Order: sequence, then C-alpha cells, then structure tokens
Amino acid sequence: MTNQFYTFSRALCRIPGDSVAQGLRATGAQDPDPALFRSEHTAYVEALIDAGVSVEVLPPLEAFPDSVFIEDAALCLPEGAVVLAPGAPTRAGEADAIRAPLENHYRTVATIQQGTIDGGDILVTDREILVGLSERTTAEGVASLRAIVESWSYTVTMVDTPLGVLHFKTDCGLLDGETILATHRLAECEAFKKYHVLLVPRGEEAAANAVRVNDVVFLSAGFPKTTDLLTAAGFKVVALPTSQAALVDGGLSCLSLRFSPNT
Ligand code: CIR
Repeated sequence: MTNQFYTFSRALCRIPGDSVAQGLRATGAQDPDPALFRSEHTAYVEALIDAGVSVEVLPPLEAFPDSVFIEDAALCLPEGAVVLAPGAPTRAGEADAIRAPLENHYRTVATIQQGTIDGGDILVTDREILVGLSERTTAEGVASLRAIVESWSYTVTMVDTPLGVLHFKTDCGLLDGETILATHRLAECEAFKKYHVLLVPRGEEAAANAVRVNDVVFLSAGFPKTTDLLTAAGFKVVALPTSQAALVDGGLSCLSLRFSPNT
C-alpha cells in the first residue's frame, strides 16, 4: 500500500541566507557558517531528488534568519496546505512568505487563525496528526489547526513536548505508517503506546529527527548506532551532514516541506 505520509512527489526548500548566522538557538552554540550551511543544504536537496522528489528551491530570506527551517511555516497534506503561525516572534513573518509558494502547488491553502503553531511540533501518521505543545505551539494554535483539518477527516491528538526540547519532532521521526523513531524521554509519551517505537540509542538523541522519504530514511550523519538500528530493522538509511543546522537547533525534517497534493 502506498503511504501518503511518507510518499512524496514534491518538496519546497529554502536556501539559507547569510543571516542564518543569527539564527535562534537555545544554547550559546557558535554561529553557523552560511557557506557551509548552503553546501550541506545542497546535499539535502540532492538527496531529496535522488529519493524521487521534485524540489522547488526558494531564494533566501535575509530578513528571516531561520527561514531555511521551512517546515515550521506550513503543514502540507494531500487535501491542502495550512499556513502555520510560527511561535517565535522573529519567525512570525515566515508564514506570509510561504503562502505564494504553496499556492503554486495547491488549490486549497488554509491559514491558522488563532494561537501559534510550528511545523516542527507536528507529526502526521496513518492514524492521526500528533501535535506537541511546546514553547512555540499553543493549545489555541492546535485548536485552530484541528478546525481546519477535521474538515479533511483528520484526527488531531495534542501531546506534550518534554521541557527543554524545542519541538516535538526534535525527538522523533516517522519511519513508516506505524513506526516511530523516538528518544527514550519522548517514548514515554502516552500517545506512542499505539505505535511501534524504535528507541534512539542513548547518547545519539540528536539522531531522532529522521525523515522517511519514499524508500529511504534521512538520518543526520555521525550516529552509527542509530544507523545500525535502522538498517537492522530493514530501513535504507541516507546519512546527511547537519552540522550547521544543529548549531541553531535544527535537524533534518525542518529543512523541507514534503508533499503530494491530491489535486
Ligand atoms: C528555531 O529556533 O526556530 C530555529 N533556530 C530552529 C528550528 C528548527 N525547526 C524544527 O526543528 N522544526
């Protein structure tokens, strides 16, 4: 069976601008190097193309240092796209910037009306849309998303993101319709009891934000135990460099919006 939540024909990515050096970060990590970030981003785009995805690469937005993390600005489902409401004040304007690119691919583009919600807090599975409450995502934002996607027959389940974790998906990634890769701290989440969970080996927590794209799983490079775990479970791993994204709390999923519109 073709799974619509990891089978993607298209993606949107945005090139990091020089301003990415000023990207938000929770710790005092050093600034990312924009040129090196762009070369890692190019490798990511090439991996999407190799996985069978047609990628539209958008120009940098210097006014928004974190706009390379394009996943936070929208949710793309087969029935339509939703322009989200990024919760960090410096990122709020990314919502307006993603609308026109989405309208080029979708007939239906809805908008969050209340609260804030980041794409990094949203995990779409076969069963439901899991949304983690976080410092970026509010209950009002989740309710606003629910009002939109219920009309497309989705169930939204609100969950908690552990304290100190930026986004829900910082600590997990979908591997197939029923299987989630998750850190030990997130695996305790009640909502995951319905799923098959593969636990990220301790010490490799930063590998959790894996992304299933068609026949392969993108994994941040440098996590041999997680690579072995996924390979032994039958997944084909593509390791990608994320050294610069990691300096500003980014991972793999946030670098693209992946979708297959029904229309
Ligand atoms: C931020 O703090 O918003 C960015 N520096 C990183 C966003 C990463 N996005 C994601 O995990 N979905």
